[in-house]
Amino acid sequence: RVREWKAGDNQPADYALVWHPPVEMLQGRALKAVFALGAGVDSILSKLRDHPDMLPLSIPLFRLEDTGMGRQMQEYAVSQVLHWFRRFDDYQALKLASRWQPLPEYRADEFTIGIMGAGVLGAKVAESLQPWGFPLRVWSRSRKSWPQVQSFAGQAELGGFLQGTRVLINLLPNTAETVGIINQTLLAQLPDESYLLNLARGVHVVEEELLAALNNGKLKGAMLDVFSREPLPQESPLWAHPRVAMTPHVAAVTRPMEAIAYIAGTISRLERGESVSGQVDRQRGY
Ligand code: NDP
Ligand code: OXD
Repeated sequence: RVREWKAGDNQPADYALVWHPPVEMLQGRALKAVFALGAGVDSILSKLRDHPDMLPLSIPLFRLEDTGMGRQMQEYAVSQVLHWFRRFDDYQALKLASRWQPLPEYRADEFTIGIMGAGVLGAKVAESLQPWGFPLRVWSRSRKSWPQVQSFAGQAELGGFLQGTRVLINLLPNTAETVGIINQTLLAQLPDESYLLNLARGVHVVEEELLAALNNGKLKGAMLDVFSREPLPQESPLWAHPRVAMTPHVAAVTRPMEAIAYIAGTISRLERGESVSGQVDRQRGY
């Protein structure tokens, strides 16, 4: 039986499905597990920091793994990388200046794509970029052994990962370690005229330092789906910047039917005492 929680509902429940849950929805309930209706659990974990008794550690928190988001991220990343690779940004600028001018081609083998975050979604994006002949690399906490993808692990290898990365794609979770990670120091390590595609969280990027990198030629363009404040405030200089493109946090939305099928499957396995994936490590933050 499924019911929509409304303020004042104190009836028992075994499982809760939440996105931005009010404290009173979860507090004091003998739940078997809670499911986040998204991939990132940063908003739930940040609420838990202020209200730790909302969800005791004994109640597992699960998140969505892919459930259709992988495919959406692939569509977004492939279309944007090809847009930059085929110089459609330059051709649009030439078109606006009424100029007919063929430009030198970029070489695929020199157009290195670096993905920060090699989890469920980073893996899907890497897979979709493979057929195009771009050198691919990922950066994560633990090393990956993926065919034809160079893996860099941990803080010590971040510099090596950035060196030579022409297109930086962010698919990290928002944790204490990753907030503000795309800053002046990081951007300075990329080759000149690189590109940034932020598909993860706005707080990963220090927005003033991103603008400085765009203005000093370090970055040639940025495509942003997420922002430190959403909706992006009207006064943000990002709106008018000619080399910034954006979408309103729609890179990969939760598809209800796929999400519900996934959650129902996980509940069935939990009830049978089988092992399941997707549990959030609250200590680690993702
Ligand atoms: P996962 O948890 O599967 O993957 C996270 C990856 O980040 C892992 O590879 C992990 O390393 C790596 N990582 C975490 N912390 C660090 C660190 N400190 N240093 C280096 N690497 C680190 O997440 P998903 O792929 O499912 O999702 C990624 C994020 O995408 C979500 O957290 C969410 O913020 C964002 N998202 C955005 C959407 C949008 O519409 N814009 C939609 C859905 C998600 P390791 O593999 O070693 O654990
Ligand atoms: C998510 C999101 O994390 O929609 O699922 O951003």
